[in-house]
Amino acid sequence: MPLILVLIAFGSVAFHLLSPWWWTPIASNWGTIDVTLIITFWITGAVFTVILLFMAYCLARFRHRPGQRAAYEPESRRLEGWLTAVTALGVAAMLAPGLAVWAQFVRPPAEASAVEIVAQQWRWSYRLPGADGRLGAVGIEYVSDENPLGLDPKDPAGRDDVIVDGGDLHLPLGRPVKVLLRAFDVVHNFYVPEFRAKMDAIPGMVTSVWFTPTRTGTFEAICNEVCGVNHYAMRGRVVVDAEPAYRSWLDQQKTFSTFAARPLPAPRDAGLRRRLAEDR
Ligand SMILES: [Cu+2]
Repeated sequence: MPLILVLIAFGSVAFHLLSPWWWTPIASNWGTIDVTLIITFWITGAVFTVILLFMAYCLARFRHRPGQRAAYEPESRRLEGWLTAVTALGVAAMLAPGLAVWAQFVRPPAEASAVEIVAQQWRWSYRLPGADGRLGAVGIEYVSDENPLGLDPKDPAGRDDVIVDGGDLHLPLGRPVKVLLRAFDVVHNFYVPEFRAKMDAIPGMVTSVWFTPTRTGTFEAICNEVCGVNHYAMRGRVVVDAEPAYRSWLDQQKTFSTFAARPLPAPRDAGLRRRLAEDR
């Protein structure tokens, strides 16, 4: 039994160090989130190893021998004091870095530009402010095939808003973005693993998350909250462009005032397409 415990301890550490299922290479400013996770791994890993090795030692050292009796000592103030202090220290060391990062996480920089992401079963749509730099007002009562994101037609600030419905979201490299999230039906969660930042999209409220993309590339956005039968297929793409490429993409997009009625994009998943057809 001691040998098995030692093998579990070292095997777990070796698996962790050699695992091919490590994080995706980071593509945002949130390196501090990785640091907090690594601190947690070190502390929990050390405690896990020490406890297993201590158990293995006790099993070997104090194993049954004829004529030997255990000493009964249920209370030890000194030991309790030590355990309480060390545990408190370990828990504080795991929580404190997270609090510091969270303080940054909930305070987007003033220069962050707004991008709206709308989640619904089972796809993502996006809205960017137009030349006025402001997103127009929205209301669920305005949602229709011609107005899929429910912009208020009477709000002039919304007329130049860029609507991306069915395409990829592009973001400029190195500029902070504040993502505003809405959901039309159930709770979803916008998650790009490389950005190390995610947030729930909740019907009836606007949630937000911010990050600065730090390298160009195409990243998969996945829904990270179980949201129905096609949750697994609720994927989008975020393309981080250098400034010129971003500008030319933005110039090709439709604004709310030029957004014409057109058929809704078909779900990517063949099984869902069939089920929807059967429902009709
Ligand atoms: Cu979802």
